[in-house]
Parts: sequence; structure tokens; C-alpha cells
Amino acid sequence: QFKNSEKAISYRQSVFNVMGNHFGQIGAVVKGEAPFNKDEVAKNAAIVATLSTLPWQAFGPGTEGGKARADIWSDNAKFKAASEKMQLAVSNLNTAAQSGDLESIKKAFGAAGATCKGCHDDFKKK
Ligand code: ASC
Repeated sequence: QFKNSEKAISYRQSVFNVMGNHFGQIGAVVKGEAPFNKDEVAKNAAIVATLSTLPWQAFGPGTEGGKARADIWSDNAKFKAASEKMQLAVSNLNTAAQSGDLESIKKAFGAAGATCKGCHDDFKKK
């Protein structure tokens, strides 16, 4: 799928970048910095949920580099578990967003953000 490690790194960084943008748009609503528009939040959550499935294929053998820590490859089961936790949390956020209930969205957003941070703490270089 990727011609070389640079392509894989660029792919996964691009996905995380776009994911962070749309997750951040929901965050602004959750923090009261932007008005709550149900349709916008639902759209952003669906984008995040779809994107959350993509980066993992770009962490294959021989694609070390970027801000990825070596633990991703040396403790791949732990990385995979963390990625699955994030995908589940983001899927729950999407469910809440489609319901349009702001309190549920806030809760699910906090839970999803914690899985982003957890994985960064363990697997991302500072
Ligand atoms: C974001 C973003 C992250 C997470 C993380 C949550 O908006 O880009 O990586 O939230 O900061 O703690």
C-alpha cells in the first residue's frame, strides 16, 4: 500500500491531523467556545469515526519514524489495544452526536479525548 516509510508516515500524520481538526471543532462546542449546531457536530463526529479506522494500516513493519515511538513495534499488542479503545470511544461519540444530546456528547467527547491522550502519552514522541 505504501511505497516507503515516508509515504506511510505522511499518510498517518495526515489522517491524525484531519481527525484532530474535526475533533477540535467538536471540542470548541463542548467547551462553549462555539455555538452548538447539532448537524455540524454530527457531521464532524462521523468524519472522526471514519478517520479513526485509517491510521493503523500505516504503522506496518519498517515504517518507524515521525513522532512514533519504538514501543509501537516492540509492544504492538498494547498499541493495537489502545487504537481499538480509541476507535470504540470515537464510535460512541458519533452515536451521541447523531442523537444530538449535548450532555451525552460532552461525556463521550471527554472519554474520547482521554483515549487520544493515553495513546500519545505511551506511543508518541514529545
Ligand atoms: C484534541 C487533539 C488531541 C486530543 C487530546 C485530548 O483535540 O488534537 O490529540 O484532543 O489533546 O487530550
